[in-house]
Amino acid sequence: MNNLLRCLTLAGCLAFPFGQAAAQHAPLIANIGARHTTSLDGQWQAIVDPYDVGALDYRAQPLKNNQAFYKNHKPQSESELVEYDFDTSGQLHVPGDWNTQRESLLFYEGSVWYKRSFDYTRSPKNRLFLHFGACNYLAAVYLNGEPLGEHEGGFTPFDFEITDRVREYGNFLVLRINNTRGREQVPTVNTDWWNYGGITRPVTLVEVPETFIQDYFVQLEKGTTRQITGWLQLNGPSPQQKVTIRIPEVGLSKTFQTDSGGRAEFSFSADLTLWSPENPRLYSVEIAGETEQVMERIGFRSIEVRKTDILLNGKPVFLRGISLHEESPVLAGRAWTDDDARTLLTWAKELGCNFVRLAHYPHNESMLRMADYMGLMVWAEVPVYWTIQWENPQTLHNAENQLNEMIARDHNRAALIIYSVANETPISDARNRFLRQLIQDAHSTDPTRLVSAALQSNEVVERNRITVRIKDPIAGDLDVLGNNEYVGWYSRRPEEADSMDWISEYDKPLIMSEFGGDALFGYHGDMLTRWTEEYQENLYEHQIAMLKRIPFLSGMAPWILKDFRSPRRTLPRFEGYFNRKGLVSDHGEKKTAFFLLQKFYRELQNAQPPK
Ligand code: GCB
Repeated sequence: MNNLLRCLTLAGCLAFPFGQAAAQHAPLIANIGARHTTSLDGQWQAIVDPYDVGALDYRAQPLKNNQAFYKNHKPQSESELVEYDFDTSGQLHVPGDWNTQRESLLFYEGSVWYKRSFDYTRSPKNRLFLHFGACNYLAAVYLNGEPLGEHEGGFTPFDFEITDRVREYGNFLVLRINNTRGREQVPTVNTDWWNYGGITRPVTLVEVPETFIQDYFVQLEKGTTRQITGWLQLNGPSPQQKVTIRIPEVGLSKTFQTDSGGRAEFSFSADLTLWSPENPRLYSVEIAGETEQVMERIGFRSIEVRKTDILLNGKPVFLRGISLHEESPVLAGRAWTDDDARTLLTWAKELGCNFVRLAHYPHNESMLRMADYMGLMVWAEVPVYWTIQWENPQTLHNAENQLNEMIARDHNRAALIIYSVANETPISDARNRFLRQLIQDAHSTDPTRLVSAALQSNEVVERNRITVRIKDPIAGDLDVLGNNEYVGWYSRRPEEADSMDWISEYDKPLIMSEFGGDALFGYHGDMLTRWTEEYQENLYEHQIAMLKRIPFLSGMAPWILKDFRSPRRTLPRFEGYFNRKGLVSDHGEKKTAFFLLQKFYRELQNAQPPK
């Protein structure tokens, strides 16, 4: 690793001189949609800075004078040398990846500085927070020429309190976003998706009372369908309050007292219509403290495993899924709008899904809320992908932090049933320790949901049959096993799936979390010709026949809903920097395999019982 890269990525580095990122944020404010907010989205001034001259001098020492871009300094005289100017450097839209906004930035990895100004009149008794939906990958944030802090990780939200720093007029907010890949990062240098950089999710000012409802967990207790058990956390100088939880549609109202730490834990019975994909019932839940009241639409359902079954609301369910990346349906850039979420999830519904695997990192909040509303169960994942630095404690800390931020944002979404802590990670003692820590974190932070990981199976060939064994040292720690396999694409011919028998060492449900093959939409030929729709369709046919024979299979999420950009996919005619395993092309056209899978999912849907 060169020094600049090390400098950019290690805590305590020169360019981000504020120490450990996580310690600086305000605790995450849940459900900001229910607060008094002001959007800072729109066109921001942007300076592309591949050599980090806005942060470091020519000896790679941190700039502290007016040459530092976050000072937004203007020459005070004709003779003063100032070598940057936000006002004439062009603009980028926020939210949005920079790669698809300017042709010259498609492959760019490095720093971009963003700036926007705002005025703000805060009610004197209130507090003000700056909320970022996500910035990929490192973000250093400055307000009015002073550092606020930094954040590492490209897919989770973070806040800073700016109550004492905001002015009524002429605030200027500057961010340096750096998406340089690093070995010690999460994800690491090697992935199969586009490294979209930028302020990729909304930026919002959130004004709350001095003591406000920071977060709450209102969910059915594990193993029950009638008992709500949870907690609530206030933040501010009046932590001891009476708080009431109301669900007016069923006439429910319960009052509790928070303790000196602002926390209340509660448990009460409730007779509610349960959320399910067939009936995604959401209730308006009001949470009222003495100083603030928030409302959120929340669904209630139970999710458990019993031997090899997954039980939704106490009944076995087969997860008819599809995997997807967070890419806009037809523009092939980062997705972030409600419309993007609606289009992607409508395709999944049309396919006959009741489940989506949101790979390989936490998707934006709209996806989760839309899944709640539309009735799709969700597998949510952290980007612990392939070969992370298992021995590095900072890498573990970073992964834990990303997992915690994902859980904090989404823990009231009924749709969310599975947390996945990893994808295709090579077995070793260090990896097992690392993943066990994440599994334990997920279980202890949210005991109501299932924890999984996408593992890889091993083949044993005996006579003319192939036995595929699910065996992994962390399998015992997981609630549900995920497995990725590419029979018919990276290994073997599609029809060899017919002679495969699957065995598992564990009495646990299995989700085939990936399988698939590439096809270029509109390219036709015989089923043995790579890249044709016929090849992909044939592969799906043999896969489905094989999956039907796996007794402990409880779900599947083939790879993938839509073609997506990937720098690994260089073959000009067929790939052109796209992974073509989509059932839908990057222009929204459905390939023939889409309809084959749809037919199978319809059969499953009509079969009784559901599994
Ligand atoms: C995998 C990975 C996924 C890739 C896919 C592929 O196993 O989990 O991220 O995109 O294979 O297409 O090779």
